[in-house]
Amino acid sequence: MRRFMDSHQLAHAPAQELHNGAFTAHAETPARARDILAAIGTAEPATDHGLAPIAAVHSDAYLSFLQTAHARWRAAGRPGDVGGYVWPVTRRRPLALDRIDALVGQFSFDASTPIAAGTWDGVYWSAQTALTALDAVLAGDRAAFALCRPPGHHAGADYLGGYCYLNNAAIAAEAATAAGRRTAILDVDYHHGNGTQDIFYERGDVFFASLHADPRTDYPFYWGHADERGAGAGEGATLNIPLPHGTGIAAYLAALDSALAALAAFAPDLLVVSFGADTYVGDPIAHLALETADFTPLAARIAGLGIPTLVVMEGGYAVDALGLNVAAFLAGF
Ligand code: Q9C
Ligand code: ZN
Repeated sequence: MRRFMDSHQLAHAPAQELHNGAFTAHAETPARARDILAAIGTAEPATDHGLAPIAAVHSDAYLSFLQTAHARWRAAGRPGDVGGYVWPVTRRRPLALDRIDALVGQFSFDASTPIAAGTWDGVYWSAQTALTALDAVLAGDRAAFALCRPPGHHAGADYLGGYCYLNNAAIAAEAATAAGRRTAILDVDYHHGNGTQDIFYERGDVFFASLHADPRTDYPFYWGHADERGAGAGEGATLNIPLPHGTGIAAYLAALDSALAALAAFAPDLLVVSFGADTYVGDPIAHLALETADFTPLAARIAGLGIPTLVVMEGGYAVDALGLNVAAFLAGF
């Protein structure tokens, strides 16, 4: 399987996140990508597809915020990375806000996703990595791996959060759709892919299925409940399967099988997998119980659908085991 990763992605290196009430070292580090690379050997660099496929998913106002936020932060005399302290609970009318703090709240939903000096460069090339790996699948490869980092599935059309800025999986799925493919997204990160869900929630042309820790107990809390099934033209094209803490491979595969049956009924000819290795038993911020060896049969079940597949990297924070977990997953294809 061809593998892609671009060294520009390492430019994104946020320092801290607000975690359980205190600032701690950020969990989503460049070391994650290095650990995965060390385990899988080599990866090809991304080719530049420009801003258009990104702008097909994210709003212009959000993209211009993301590109300018760090400079505005410095211009306001602030040290460190951009971080918010106020959020518009009453929802986000397109107000003509003109202070960086107001903009951060407008375009984000949590305090664990700082914008550092290299963030735009890193997230741009993370998205380009997904698009480049998609090209391999569009050209006929059975599967390709995009070592996207930072991850993307929590980012919506006009918001960042959950360590995510640009929704790599959604950008690839939208590009695949534009290329005429009937596309489904399967999200097997520990956390619900709220950004991806939001982007396609009212669309019937892209199917979204997610297995994740129950949002009654787990981040991102406000999305991913079993009764969220899509709306309007997208009614029935979203499937959420929340899982309890401690879920191991047997129960995980049973849930996966029901998601795969729903996916197969949609009859896609291209599959985007949002793959998080934070379902691993040793993950420091998560509570499922998959072992390294479990990732191979998990991936083999997905590969068994026989649909050309783009695997997009999402979370996974047990850095020493991360590369092995990713290699085990890719071995299933
Ligand atoms: N106390 C991804 O895996 N913070 N993002 C959780 C728990 C956010 C994870 C804090 C976790 C986001 C792509
Ligand atoms: Zn995750």
